[in-house]
Amino acid sequence: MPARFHEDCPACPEPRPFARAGQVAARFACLLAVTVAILVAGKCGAAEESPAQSLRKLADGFVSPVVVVSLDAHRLLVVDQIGLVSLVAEDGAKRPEPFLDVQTRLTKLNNGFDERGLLGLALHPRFVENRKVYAYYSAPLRQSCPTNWDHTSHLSEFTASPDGGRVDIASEKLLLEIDEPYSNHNGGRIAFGPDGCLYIGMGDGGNGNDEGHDRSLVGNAQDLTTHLGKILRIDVDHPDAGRAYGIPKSNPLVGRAHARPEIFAWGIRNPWGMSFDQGGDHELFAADVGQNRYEEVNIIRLGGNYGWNQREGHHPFDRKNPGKLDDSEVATPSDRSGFLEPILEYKNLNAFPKDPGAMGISITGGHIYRGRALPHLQGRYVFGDWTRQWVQPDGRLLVATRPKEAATGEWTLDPLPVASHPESKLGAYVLALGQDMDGEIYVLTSQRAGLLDRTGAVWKLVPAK
Ligand SMILES: [Ca+2]
Repeated sequence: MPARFHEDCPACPEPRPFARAGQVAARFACLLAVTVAILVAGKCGAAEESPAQSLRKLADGFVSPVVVVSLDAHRLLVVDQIGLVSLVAEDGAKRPEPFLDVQTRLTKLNNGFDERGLLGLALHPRFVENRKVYAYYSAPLRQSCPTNWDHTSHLSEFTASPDGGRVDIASEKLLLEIDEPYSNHNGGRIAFGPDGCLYIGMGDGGNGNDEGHDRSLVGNAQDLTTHLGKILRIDVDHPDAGRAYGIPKSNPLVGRAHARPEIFAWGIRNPWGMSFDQGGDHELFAADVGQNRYEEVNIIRLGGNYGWNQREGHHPFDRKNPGKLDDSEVATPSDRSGFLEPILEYKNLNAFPKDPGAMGISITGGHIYRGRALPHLQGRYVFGDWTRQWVQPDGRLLVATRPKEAATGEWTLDPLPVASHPESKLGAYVLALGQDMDGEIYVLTSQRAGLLDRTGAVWKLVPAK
């Protein structure tokens, strides 16, 4: 065939002129190719069940949407990583004035790619009465910190206006400051538990292998003297003397020397996606982003050690040889004593580029579906992966199902196709998932890996038409 691309041909990526000598043959071949393609597509389409769910775009114009929570029964709060919280009505209308603006409080962000910013937001369980709002963001490095560290994470309490629709930044009360050696692995997801306490997901401080942080030889996630690499739990309603918050008495390290009393669980790398089940046993789910080979989801239990940096998924992790691809090395029971296993893992495409079980390169945690619109998803964990390749937006949605027989076994993992996006290709980075007070789920995406442009969108997971 003289020309690779064929004018006016719907099967070709872009129109190009025909080479004169092969024009007729090329047109015929092109027509034949399109006919075959239609026949094959028709046959495949008939064999495949069309997805029961779809994505409906609710709102757009964000840079990097990372949190959705309900303000009330009819309005959502959408957090943009650049430091803004927007109020979005159930019809998608975005109020021009932000609910909260912390842009002036943030450390300077990079446009190209940045894991810092406004990363977490939660309303107090009695928000209607007390109007308390909690936010986690990356502030400039505080002066007491080594100058070669990167920034200081802030957990702050704010108070909304009497009508609950606006937050004055001057109401800020700083609860917790945590210094970060590197710009990445900040966690920052926060959520109130059924016990009324606030849970905070903390990354390991960044860089590779959880090492090189100046002070920790074992890695931050296994070092109980630092908040990094942990799930923390605090009581915002009953502050202790000398603290802006209280330490729940049942926190596992209370009273232990050389340990932070805020720690609830440890051995975490970068918990990107942390949520309580709105039903069932109200378990706490945390996705943990892997380094080289395995992405994982954990159910977080009091005093649990989730393995990092000794383990990645169900496998031993060797910081001297982090990319080792021996897939036969699943730990024996004696290896893993003392570590809690994830409820599921999947392979990272960077390490296993041809493996059909490799779902992407960075897990995006989600929620247990507790809505009414999609009964087949009831009680299942809906989440995603950021993208299948760094340079192109190619994120996917996934769903995990609890094992029937054993409460502690491995959950099964499946792609979650959506009718709105053929072949499950969202054509976007899946930044986060969110859930409203009705248990319905939202997917937050962007077309850019970094904090450039306003390509961020919020989609609602809805029944397919
Ligand atoms: Ca783990």
